[in-house]
Amino acid sequence: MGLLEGKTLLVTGGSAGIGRATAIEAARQGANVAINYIGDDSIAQSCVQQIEALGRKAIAIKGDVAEPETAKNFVNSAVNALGRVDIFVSNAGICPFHAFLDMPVETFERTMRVNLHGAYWMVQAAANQMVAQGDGGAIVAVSSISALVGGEYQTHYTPTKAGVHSLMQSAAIALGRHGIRCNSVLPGTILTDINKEDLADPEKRARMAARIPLGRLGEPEDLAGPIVFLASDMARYVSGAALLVDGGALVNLQ
Ligand code: NAD
Ligand code: RM4
Repeated sequence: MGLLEGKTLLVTGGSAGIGRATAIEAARQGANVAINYIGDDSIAQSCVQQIEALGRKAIAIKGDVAEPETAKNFVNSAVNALGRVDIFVSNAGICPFHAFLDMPVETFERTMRVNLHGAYWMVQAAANQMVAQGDGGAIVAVSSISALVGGEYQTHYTPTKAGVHSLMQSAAIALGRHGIRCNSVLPGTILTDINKEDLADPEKRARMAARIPLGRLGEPEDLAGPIVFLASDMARYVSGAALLVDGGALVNLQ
């Protein structure tokens, strides 16, 4: 029996990268899945088909997480299609790498709105549905190693990831009485579209890889297991926690 047998999982930014790997692994572990996505419809539909091929139900709902109304629409559409929400994974995010001294206002504000405001309204909408259902739930937010360490070209991004980590801590307190657990994962450097350009610089890529004790950069699938674990009843007494998933990079200082 899978770890998420009979559960319904919703994930934002679920058509690619870490979100997609999570959606597929959740289905493999027995969950029905709703993904929120932005951009290419056919990529989202290919994720739905992959989940259906595993014998689970799936739906893809388009929407920009930066708009607060997207959150209610995503949760309502998922409930209409799949019946309920047991697990919510707040994953959608952007990182338009840029220097600090000339950061454009629109780059800063878009990053805040997608990564932090988006997570806030999505988590709130999912939590309201879980409270209405009355039998608890699990929320996992994709924060980052960048919640704990800086990045020269991430001065707009690292505060959003620290914010998402902090949101899970406060939500764990606000929602504990409803049996809803809230945790975050903190990925290290994972090879996805978000950092394709940044890591196209072979010198930077080699430097990043060299400081990882496990000897390689991460893959989206490296996050799927930890997220499924935190979402599952195996983690039933884990709330307000943050799980670093970085191949050991953060501790490799001396
Ligand atoms: P990715 O670019 O492959 O995935 C991000 C997803 O979010 C995409 O599917 C994208 O379409 C979606 N998205 C972006 N803006 C959106 C919006 N406004 N509304 C809805 N969806 C939107 O990159 P990824 O690495 O899989 O990123 C997933 C999460 O992981 C992000 O929150 C990112 O900050 C976090 N993260 C990534 C890394 C890494 O090294 N890749 C490390 C730490 C944290
Ligand atoms: C992560 C981390 C990675 C970076 C991505 C975009 O939080 O900082 O190194 O590649 O963001």
